[in-house]
Amino acid sequence: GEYLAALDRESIDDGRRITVGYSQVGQESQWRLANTRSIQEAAREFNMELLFDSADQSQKKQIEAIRRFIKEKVDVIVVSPVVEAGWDEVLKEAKEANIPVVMSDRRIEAGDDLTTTYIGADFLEEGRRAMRWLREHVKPEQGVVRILELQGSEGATPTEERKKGFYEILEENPQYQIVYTDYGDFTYEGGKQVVEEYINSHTWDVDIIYSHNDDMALGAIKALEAHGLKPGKDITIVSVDATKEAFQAMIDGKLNCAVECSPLLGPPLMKAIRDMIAGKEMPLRIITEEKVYDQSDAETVIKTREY
Ligand code: GYE
Repeated sequence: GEYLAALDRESIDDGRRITVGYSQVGQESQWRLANTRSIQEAAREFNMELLFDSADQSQKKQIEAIRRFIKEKVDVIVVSPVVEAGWDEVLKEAKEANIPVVMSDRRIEAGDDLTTTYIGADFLEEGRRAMRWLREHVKPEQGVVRILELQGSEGATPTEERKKGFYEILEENPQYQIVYTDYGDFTYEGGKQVVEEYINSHTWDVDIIYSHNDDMALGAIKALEAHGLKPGKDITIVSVDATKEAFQAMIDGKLNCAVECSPLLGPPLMKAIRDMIAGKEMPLRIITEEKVYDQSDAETVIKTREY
């Protein structure tokens, strides 16, 4: 549309490389590291120049990076926003500079007219899938099934939606109840800490841990083992991402289920950028395909797992 009309297409047609400024969340998880590799490799494959910034899960640092990209006059800015709120001002600055903004992995609250397309997973469905798997595999034979939830970072799209989707199915099944929930910021340490704190202040009474990502689940496993509990046996653990580490934990019998969320967003992202610059119509949302894995297929799948 009008917004993209100002793109400097002529000099790109003359063979100049497209410059992309990418503002990444940080390095909080294995998923994120794989996501960064995918983006950097795809930029090379598509012969694009990539200015890459990693922000330690700090919105302030992300905003500074976006302002730098505007100053550098990049062709396109891509943001994977750590939280959903608080982007209006800096995105208006990008718009005034006629630089289109693409959302990658996570989304924002700002009006649609400030961004072009969004590439990422269906986090709501991931949450639903986690609870559906639990409903199938952990039956409420002796009364209520008690769940501890490890949330990601507060205000982030995958946190909000993995929670919402899970609760949707949970509410249809009143024998399953959340007895505790806290933020572990998507990190190993965060997951470990929440579980440690719970163990230290409660008599252990949890049947299930639902973790918004693998790293926190692995941290939780560590904390449980340190207190003589048996993750994967006494406590059923379900997490989201399905990284290699999660498959290994399933093979070891410590993790029960991993709901897939692919970090391999680089190729579809670069393709979308190339199409946008060529003036093609952009879909508003590009969703990646995902599966659910458990201990029954872990041995086979780990062999070909890319991340
Ligand atoms: O699940 C988690 C990472 O935004 C989908 O962020 C991403 C999430 C991913 O830290 O591991």
